[in-house]
Amino acid sequence: MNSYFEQRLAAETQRYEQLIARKNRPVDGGNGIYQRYEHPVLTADHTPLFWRYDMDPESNPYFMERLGINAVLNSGALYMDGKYYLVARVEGNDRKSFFAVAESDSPVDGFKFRNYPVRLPDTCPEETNVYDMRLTRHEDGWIYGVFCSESHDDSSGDLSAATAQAGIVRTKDLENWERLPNLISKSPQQRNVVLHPEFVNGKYAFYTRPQDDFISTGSGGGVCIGLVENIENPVICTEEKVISPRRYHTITEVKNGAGAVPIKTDRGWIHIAHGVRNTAAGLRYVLYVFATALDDPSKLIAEPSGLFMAPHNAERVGDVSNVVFTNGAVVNEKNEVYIYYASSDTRLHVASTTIDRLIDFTFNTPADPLRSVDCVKQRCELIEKNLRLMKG
Ligand code: M1P
Repeated sequence: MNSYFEQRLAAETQRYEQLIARKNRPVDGGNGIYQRYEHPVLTADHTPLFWRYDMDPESNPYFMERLGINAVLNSGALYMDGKYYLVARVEGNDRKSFFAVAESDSPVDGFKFRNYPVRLPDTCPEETNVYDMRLTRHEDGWIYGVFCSESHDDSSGDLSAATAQAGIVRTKDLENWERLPNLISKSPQQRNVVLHPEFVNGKYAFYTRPQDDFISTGSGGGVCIGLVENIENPVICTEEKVISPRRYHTITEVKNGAGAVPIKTDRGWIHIAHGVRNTAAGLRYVLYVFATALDDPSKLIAEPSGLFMAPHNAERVGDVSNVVFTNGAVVNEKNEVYIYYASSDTRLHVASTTIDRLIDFTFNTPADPLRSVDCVKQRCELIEKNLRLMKG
């Protein structure tokens, strides 16, 4: 073995091992709603060296990365039998994404990828790219993964024209995956589709996001819910009812989309979704929260004003800057909630809160009054109350 190869291999191995062993601490301060953490939980550097390097000194004397990884981001999440599982979107230097399972005994650090990425059954020859899996532990006993399946739109003369559909897989062990047909709805395109964990009126319930084309939601009114009779022939058989509408001059004006699988609480289903607005600097993605009724998940019962989380500091910069995005959150037996969110389509972070705090934020934060003049009234009421309290 040449000594240059040996040195590089040893140095990169040490760097990788230190990264996996690195402890994560909550960042001081914060807003009282949730706690951010010092380090991302997964990055491109967390992928095993043997995914990226040819480890044979004969064929790779310079110990070069042959199949580099560009980013690790939007991850489905599951807490099962005391372990935290992430099914991350891993993007190669070739721009294609794939899924890979990382697991840890801790919710905030120590995540390590399994030896192989998820090898999805190849049932859609036209599918070019897959990403953003939501993991639902359904009451039918399966763990479902619902993800975006992207293909070239051959009906257009535009090389960049694409179609997004909701792909569906299921598993019992996050190792062996069965592919089901893609979801069929009235919308020509679907992205950010999430499966509800319980039956609704005896049917599977999907949160959808109808959209007119690949990027723009156009006439799509927001996050919807629609029911499916048979998961093995997943056709939405009801109207796709809007449950979280887009609204003018709010954080959801351009588009929104379901995020993590909704969290069941005594007060209702709490959804952590994303909202998108346009700016002179491009689209800005933030997280927001809403709740639906336990006895009718299609009924919106709370929507605290504005954003829940926006990109902060270093999170603001990446491949697609000014983005925070979530498609996974877990609750453990202590009612701690861990929200896995990616920043700027580049790396994956965690924020922690509790069910009590999430309920308090969701149900006791006033709604957006939608006009500046009413927002000032709302703020003045808070100021008046506080000044009275401060006087004594
Ligand atoms: O680039 C930001 C996000 O864009 C998409 O979300 P949406 O469909 O709402 O525009 C997703 O592709 C997501 O992966 C990405 O993080």
